Amino acid sequence: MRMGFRWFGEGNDTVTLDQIKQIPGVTDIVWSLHDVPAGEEWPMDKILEVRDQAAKAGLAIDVVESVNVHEDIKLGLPTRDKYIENYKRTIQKLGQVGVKVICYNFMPVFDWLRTDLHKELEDGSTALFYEKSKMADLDPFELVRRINENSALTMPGWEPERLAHLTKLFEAYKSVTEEHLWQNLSCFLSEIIPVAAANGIRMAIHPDDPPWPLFGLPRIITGQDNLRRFLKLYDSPYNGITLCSGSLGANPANDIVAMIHEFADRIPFAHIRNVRVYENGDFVETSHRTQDGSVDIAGIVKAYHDIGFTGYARPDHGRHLWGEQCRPGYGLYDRALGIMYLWGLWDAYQRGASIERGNEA
Ligand code: DNO
Repeated sequence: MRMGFRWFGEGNDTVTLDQIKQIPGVTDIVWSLHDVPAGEEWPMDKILEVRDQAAKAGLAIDVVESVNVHEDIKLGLPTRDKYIENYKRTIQKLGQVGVKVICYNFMPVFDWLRTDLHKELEDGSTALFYEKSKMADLDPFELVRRINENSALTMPGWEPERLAHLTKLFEAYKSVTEEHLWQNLSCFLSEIIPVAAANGIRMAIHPDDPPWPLFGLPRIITGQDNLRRFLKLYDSPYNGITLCSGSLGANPANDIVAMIHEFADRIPFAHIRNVRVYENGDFVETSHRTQDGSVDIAGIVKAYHDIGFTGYARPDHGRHLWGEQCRPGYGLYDRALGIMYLWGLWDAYQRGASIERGNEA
C-alpha cells in the first residue's frame, strides 16, 4: 500500500507540502489543477509546475484526483466529442509526467453533498454532516451558495463556474434516466480507456457520495452490483475503481470488505474514511478509528492486506480539530491521525501474517 495525501495546490490549501512530507509513510500527493474548468484540456506548463513543487518536497505525483468530466459527456450531448478529445489529450500529458492513476466521477451536476460542513461532535470538533430530513425541502441553489460562502478556497466538485448554469442543467437532465447515464458512461469509457492503457494510466471511478439519487438526478455508482456492472462495461485493468469506504459506507447495506475481495485487481486507489450512520439515515464523518463510526475500518485494512494491495491509498475527509482553520474535510490534523491509524493496522496485519508464515514453516 502506498500512502498519499490530497493537496489542492499552492495558494489553494492551508496545508503545505513541507507539512505533508512530515507525516510518516506519505510518499505521494493526490492532486489536480483545480482552476481548470471541467472539459478543458490541462495546460502542460501548469502540470509541470505541480510536478516540480512536489519533487522539491520529495513527493510523487502518481495520483490525480480528479480530471472532472464535462456535463455534456454525462448528458450524452453531441457536443461531448470535443470534451472527450480534450480529456484524451489531458490523459496523454499526465502519462508523460508519470501519472499512474486518474480518479474521476460520473455524478450528474453535484459531486459529494452534505447539508452541514461544520456539525459539532460530542468532543467539540466539527465535521461534515448529512441530514436526510433537510434534503426534502432544500433548494439546490441555496445549497451551492452555502457551500461556497465561507471559503476563499475552491470546494472540490462545487466550483462556481461548473454550477453557474444550474437551471439549464436540471432541465437537461429531466430526460436522462439511469439507463441513459449507463450508456453515456459506457461511451465515455470506450473512448478513453484505450488512451489511458496506452499511457500506462489506470482510470478509477469514484462512487457517488452519498450513494443514492439526489434532487431527482440519477446516480449509478452506488453499490456492489452496480460496481460489478460498471467493471463489465469495459473489461480491462485500466478501467478501475476508487474504492471510497466513506461514500459507500453511508449506505449500511454496502459490504465494503466483500467489495475489496470481489474487485481486488480493479482497485488502483483506495479512499479510507469512517462515517457514523444513524437509524434515520443521517450520517456524520468521524475519526478514522473503527469504534468511532459505522464502517469497519480495521476489517477494510485487513481486506486490503489480505489481497496483497499494492495500490495507492489516502485518508479521506477528516474532522476539524484543535481550532484548525481549513478547507472543510481537508485539515491537516485529523487526516494525519487517520494515516497513523491506517499504518498501525497495516503493520499489525503485516506482523501477524509473518508470524503465521513462521508458524507454518
Ligand atoms: C470530496 C471528494 C470528491 C471526489 C470526487 C472524485 O471531498 O471526495 O470531490 O474527489 O468525487 O472525482
